[in-house]
Amino acid sequence: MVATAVQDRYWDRVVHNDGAGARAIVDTVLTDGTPLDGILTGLVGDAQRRVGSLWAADEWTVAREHAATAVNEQVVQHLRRRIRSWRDDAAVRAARGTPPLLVVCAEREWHALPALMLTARLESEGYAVAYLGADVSTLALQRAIADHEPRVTLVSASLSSSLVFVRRHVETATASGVPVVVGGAAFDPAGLRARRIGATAQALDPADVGSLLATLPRRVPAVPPLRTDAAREAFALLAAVGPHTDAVTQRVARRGGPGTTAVLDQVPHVLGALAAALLTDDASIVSETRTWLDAVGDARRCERSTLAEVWAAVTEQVADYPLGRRMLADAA
Ligand code: B12
Repeated sequence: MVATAVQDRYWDRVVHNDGAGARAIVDTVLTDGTPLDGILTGLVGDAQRRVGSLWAADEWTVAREHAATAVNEQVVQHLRRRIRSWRDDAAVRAARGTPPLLVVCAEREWHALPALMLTARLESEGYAVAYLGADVSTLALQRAIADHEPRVTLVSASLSSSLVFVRRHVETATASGVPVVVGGAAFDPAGLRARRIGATAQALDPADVGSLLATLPRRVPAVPPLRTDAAREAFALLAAVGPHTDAVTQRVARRGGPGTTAVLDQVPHVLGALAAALLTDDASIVSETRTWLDAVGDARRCERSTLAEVWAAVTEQVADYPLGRRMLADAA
């Protein structure tokens, strides 16, 4: 929907941290008649994926990644202002009805841009949206539900390690009777993970939310507690991520060498992903995380023996979690 030449010009502005230049390109393509969706996926999404590939290949630092993401965030906020200036809010509310939709990220989930893009898309369709952004705590969600009395809570998660926190949001929202729609890269297309954490529904594409809303119940019952052994292990493991990470780091850091620090920085995510695999009974999360960490290490010339040591140290830490240990062994 957006020409490659325009994508390249936009990317060039992102690379140079030129928010004003990026906004100017967006204004031009909007004037030329490009739909909002085309801009969100064709420009913002495309640039964001390029950012991700460069970080993964160790060509960009996290700082550069942050700076580029900030340009894209500015652009989406700019689009939201443009959308608000087009629409007649009173007419929109009458057509779509209140209450608003609540868009949040899982706790400790810093990938806010996908949720922001979802918000812009929903606002362009005329919905009133309360957007809370990254790292929304259980308490913040409770307060927002009390303040906004939303029609639905939409929870975004990009990290597999966020799934246990998404479950917390499902518990919090449904305790107030509010349906929960989940989405984002942390979820599988078939919806297995969403079902296992008790979400009311899953949507992967923001374009599907409108039709989904029509099918959702107005009120839902509170999800029953998860009392399986795997769930107990998942919550216990998550509560101990700090000490387990310290122990893995102590064991491996003395090896030194290229890439070791970068790999060790990912240990909290690795343990969180194992907790998510336990909670959702989805072993593919562990194998995906293993492949991913090995790729992070390889791109940073981390020695294979160091990576093996990281996995051995993680295995040592999960000795008291028999189901987790088995999942880890199966993925080796
Ligand atoms: C930018 C980025 C960051 C930034 C985020 C800043 C910000 N303000 O958003 C920073 C630097 C903070 C970051 C940190 C980390 N990141 Co990061 N990050 C990314 C990156 C490059 C882009 C994410 C993004 O914005 N994508 C753009 C949009 C378009 O993506 P999208 O998911 O397709 O979103 C659409 C749909 O999913 C949908 N959608 C999303 N949510 C919802 C919700 C609902 C209800 C609905 C209906 C739809 C919907 O709508 C969106 C718009 O169309 C991705 C790589 C990638 N290719 O995506 C990695 C990525 C997500 N990060 C990853 C990781 C591992 C991390 C870190 C753990 C390690 C690290 N890299 O430093 C930390 C963890 C931080 C934390 N606790 O959250 C992994 C996740 C792997 C996994 N499977 O869990 C990825 C995939 C990169 C990778 N391959 O290594 N990251």
